[in-house]
Amino acid sequence: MTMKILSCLTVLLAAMPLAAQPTTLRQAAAPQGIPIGAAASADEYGPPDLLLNTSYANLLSSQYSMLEPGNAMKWDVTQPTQTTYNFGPGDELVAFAQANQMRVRGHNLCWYTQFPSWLQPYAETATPAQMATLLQNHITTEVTHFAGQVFAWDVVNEAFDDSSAAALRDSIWYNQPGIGQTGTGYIAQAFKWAHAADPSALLFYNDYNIEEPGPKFDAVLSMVQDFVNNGVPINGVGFEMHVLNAYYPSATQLAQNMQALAALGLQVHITEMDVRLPVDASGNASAADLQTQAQIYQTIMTVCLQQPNYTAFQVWGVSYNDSWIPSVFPGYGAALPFDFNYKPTPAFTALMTAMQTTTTPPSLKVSNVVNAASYQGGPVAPGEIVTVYNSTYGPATLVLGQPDATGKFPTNVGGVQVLFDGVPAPLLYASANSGVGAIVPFEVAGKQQTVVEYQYNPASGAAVSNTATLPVAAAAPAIFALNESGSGPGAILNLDYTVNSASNPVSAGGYIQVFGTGGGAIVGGATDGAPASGAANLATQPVTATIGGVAAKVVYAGTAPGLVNGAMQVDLQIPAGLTPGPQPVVITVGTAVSQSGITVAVQ
Ligand code: 9MR
Repeated sequence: MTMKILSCLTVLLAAMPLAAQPTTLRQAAAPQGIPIGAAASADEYGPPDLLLNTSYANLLSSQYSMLEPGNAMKWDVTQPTQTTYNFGPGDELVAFAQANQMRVRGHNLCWYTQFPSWLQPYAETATPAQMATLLQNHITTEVTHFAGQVFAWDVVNEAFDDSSAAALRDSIWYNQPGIGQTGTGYIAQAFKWAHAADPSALLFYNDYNIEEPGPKFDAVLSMVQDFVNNGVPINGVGFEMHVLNAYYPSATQLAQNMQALAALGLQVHITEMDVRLPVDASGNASAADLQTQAQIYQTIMTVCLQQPNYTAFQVWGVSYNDSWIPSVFPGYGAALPFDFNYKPTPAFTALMTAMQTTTTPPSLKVSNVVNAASYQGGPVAPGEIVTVYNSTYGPATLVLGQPDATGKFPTNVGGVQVLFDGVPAPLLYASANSGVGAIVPFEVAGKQQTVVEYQYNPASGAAVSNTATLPVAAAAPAIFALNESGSGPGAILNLDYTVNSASNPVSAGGYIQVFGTGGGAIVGGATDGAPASGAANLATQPVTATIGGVAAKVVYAGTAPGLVNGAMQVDLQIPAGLTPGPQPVVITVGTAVSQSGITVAVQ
């Protein structure tokens, strides 16, 4: 049966097609394994809706692979009264992102400012217990609403002040009246509530002026160290990076801070970069200042790309037109890589250069490990088939893993081994250029993190071994695309085992088999690297699916009999009433959702 897809699985997985010469930021960022994003707006404070401005929308979707609502997910927008929520603008931004295969960073759940008008007066008479309930409800409601859509949250924002003591800021959540916790306890509590609402989302603490050593960074570091030691679910720290030509961290300082967090197994996202410049009455900067600014962008991006725990980059605004700088720092502006005409500035060229010329130093980076079906990074799940990029260390030509007589894949291919907490992963193939196809051992189930070790012992020459710490989730589903690109027509069979396609569509009421990975643990267990002997359900429940946005009946979700354990098969029934043509297929396992952009041809 199914030869076209199934016997070719290793080939299907074997190589991420690398774009020719990249011309956009998102194309240049893709081979580096990082999403590159911009803060974005819809109409959260009323018309006009920026997403309806085609210059804005086209620039956002063509240049960026990620967006973060600059305001639409903050309290003042999302909870306009104590009993009502408004997720409309956030939903609009999420829909835009999904339609353009972009990821969404959520910002933010707990901050000392930007409140709806009722909140401050409420806090003035509320008890800590009432404040705790309020914050818990807000976090739970918002994170649940965006579960599976927001891949990473700024859970708590800017909690430390700028004094030399770097004290916790006064806030209604901390001490006025606070939620009844001392010190950083309220922050830890916020992370726990967010994690409970979406265990798949990556959780970040976000702040400014922590890009270089100093008391504020020390305060953040000691807090997150305490969180890691005590099992508070935190995955990383956001460095805002609002800098100016006269003040920015040196390469050494930035690297030092990122390494201090890497030592704790934490990621770093650059979350809000802009470099503000003195501007004339029309908002334009001098050519000389633009060149200096470009150098700063290039340095920051280059340093970050060399750090193993760097997993996302973002600027704070799409173009000069929507930057926050001129209104807050009169006389300053021109802070972003695109100008008033949505045209690239020297900073754009500098970012492109950094992404195209920075080579991977001898280390495994968190961003090097991506889902083999979606090419997206994030938490790894038990049995997930991942691609590990490590361009220097591997066989020069592709070596396929040869299954043994029982069909089990080896754990050493071409001298490469990938270990998860010391357990060797079955390998499908290995190549210095196209990466290594590895299957996350089922042994990671139930863990919060896993230390991944990449070893290369060539027959001759020096062995190398590097580690990176990755978050673990119960599931991280993604659907294979037929053309290996991570989006477009899915690896989907119709009921007669022929490949679904525009010329071979499925009708309403018909059945399809969708192939992916990242479904997580299997009921009854599964042997690493062995072929699935029969149908066995995913252990993470529930499994749901939509086709064309309409709920589709899940007939089966589990192993793909005959394929290696870790491949996921989901059988769906096509709902009635869909428009003929390609319709998006989305599978949710627990709270984790497959990537956007995979389609099935419907008749
Ligand atoms: O860009 C945001 C701007 O539109 C708002 O008016 C402002 C209000 O506080 O918040 C801006 O975004 C901030 C972000 O949420 C946190 N870091 C600093 C950003 C710039 O102020």
